[in-house]
Amino acid sequence: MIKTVPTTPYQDQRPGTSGLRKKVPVFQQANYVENFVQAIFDSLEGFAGQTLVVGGDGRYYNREAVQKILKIAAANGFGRAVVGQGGILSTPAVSALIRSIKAFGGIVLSASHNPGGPDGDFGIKYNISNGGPAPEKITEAIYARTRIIDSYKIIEASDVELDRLGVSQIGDMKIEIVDSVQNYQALMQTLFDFDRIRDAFRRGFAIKFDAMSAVTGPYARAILEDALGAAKGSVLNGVPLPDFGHHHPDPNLVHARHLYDLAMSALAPDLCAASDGDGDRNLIIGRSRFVTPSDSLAILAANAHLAPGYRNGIAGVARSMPTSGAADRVAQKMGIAIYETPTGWKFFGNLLDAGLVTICGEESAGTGSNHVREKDGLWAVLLWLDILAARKRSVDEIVREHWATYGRNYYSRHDYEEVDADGANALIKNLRDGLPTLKGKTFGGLEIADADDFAYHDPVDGSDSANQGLRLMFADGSRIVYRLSGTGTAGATLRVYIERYQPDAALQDIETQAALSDLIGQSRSIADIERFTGRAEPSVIT
Ligand code: VG1
Ligand code: CO
Repeated sequence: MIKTVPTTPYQDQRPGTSGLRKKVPVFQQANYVENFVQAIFDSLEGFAGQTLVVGGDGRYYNREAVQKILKIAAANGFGRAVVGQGGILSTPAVSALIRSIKAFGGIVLSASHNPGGPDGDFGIKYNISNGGPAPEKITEAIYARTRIIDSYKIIEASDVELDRLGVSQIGDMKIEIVDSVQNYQALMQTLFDFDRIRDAFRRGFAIKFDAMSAVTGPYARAILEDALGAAKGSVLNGVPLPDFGHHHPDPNLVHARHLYDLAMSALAPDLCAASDGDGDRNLIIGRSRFVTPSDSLAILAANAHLAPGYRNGIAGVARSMPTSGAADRVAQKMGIAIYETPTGWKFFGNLLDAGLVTICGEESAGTGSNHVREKDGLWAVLLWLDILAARKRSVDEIVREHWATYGRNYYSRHDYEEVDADGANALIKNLRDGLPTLKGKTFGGLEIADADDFAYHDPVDGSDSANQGLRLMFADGSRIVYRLSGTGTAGATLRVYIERYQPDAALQDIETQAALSDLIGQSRSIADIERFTGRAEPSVIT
């Protein structure tokens, strides 16, 4: 029953920062999904009879894609597919499942924080046997294959019943539909002191967790409300919807503004938190205290030993290059290693596998640890909860105390979204060409001590990744970084990351944009942002 179907290649199937992401209608083109999935399998070896994990964040086209993937996987010789019920698995849950059942790999269906629906975004990502996103070597091989592919293999069968738990079969491949939450929840129970957190909720600790009508709803309800006893209704928007209720499931101060407003109000619970479309990002806001993701990484690293899963301490910390240096100061003080990697979780995998680091993070609201090989939104919320329960202090107190000890890294990211791609590329080229001349120059009293295009040498596998972002490093330790997004699906998005270190406790309570205002002005004029993009102001500030 295996059918070989002739096809013609698409030239635009290059995976970006986190898999192949495009608008839904692009994926709906004839054989678009089939080509890409076959190209994945064509780029792998040794999976005959092995297990593949399949699941996604439930967005529009999730079910259709799962059906195609299962039929193609069976035709290519996988022995077993393990699928989340209804085709639903959060990104960290896929990672956990691959690891715990020792699967060969997995396919994650998501476009993360981007909107879903018939006109929204969709995405396909391949994860390897360590549970993490495939490294560049594999994603580039997949891309090369997509450009010349001329056929794919598929089994003609009726659709698999995705909603009922149990075992079925396509061709010679066994299909197991499993509970989406169970395996992930069991892992969380090994890392955190559930009794201690339960006790905190019993004594009145209040949380609001916004699942943003995306994948974390079932996970948050099962773990926060059912297992830990948070008040019913603590989880908002807990039912995953194919279009996320027309919202943008990005847990930042723009798209989760209502949480920020709640946290700043008289009715503020102790903790407001949220996650993104596929469950790997987190937002943490205490009563009247927003925690920047870069600070959150540093604070979690400094306090992780309070949670049972990390009681023996952490081996090292890794952060993506644009992430602030707050975590570096913690690592220095603890006498452990700190690694600086390009943007995207795939660069952390080798460091985690080699045991060089335990905790990783990105400024884009992603934090995680060696428990899986993806960033993990609920994990971050649970670690915060465990630390808050152990220390019996408020988020605000913990943040202030952290700054007093380590200094504060004022930090903000300015995004110029969906600008003209030619203009954005020209801006980067112009700035890159000018880097050598910027060194030693002074702008508004700020001297540029160094300027470069970030390149990463992986200490584990020796691979090199160049052109990972333009860095202006100022003499006083401040920094401006420019890079183009690798996850967008329309035009280009310019990201500008701005940072200033302030060791003086008396100067640590300035509003972030005000504390950075001179650097922000320079970030616009040095790169001539308005001339190249036509935008005088960013569209999103986080
Ligand atoms: C963005 C973030 C990056 C993150 C990536 C995937 O990439 O900046 O830190 O790893 O999204 O996150 P880019 O190339 O658009 O800047 V998710 O939550 O989409 O899996
Ligand atoms: Co995500």
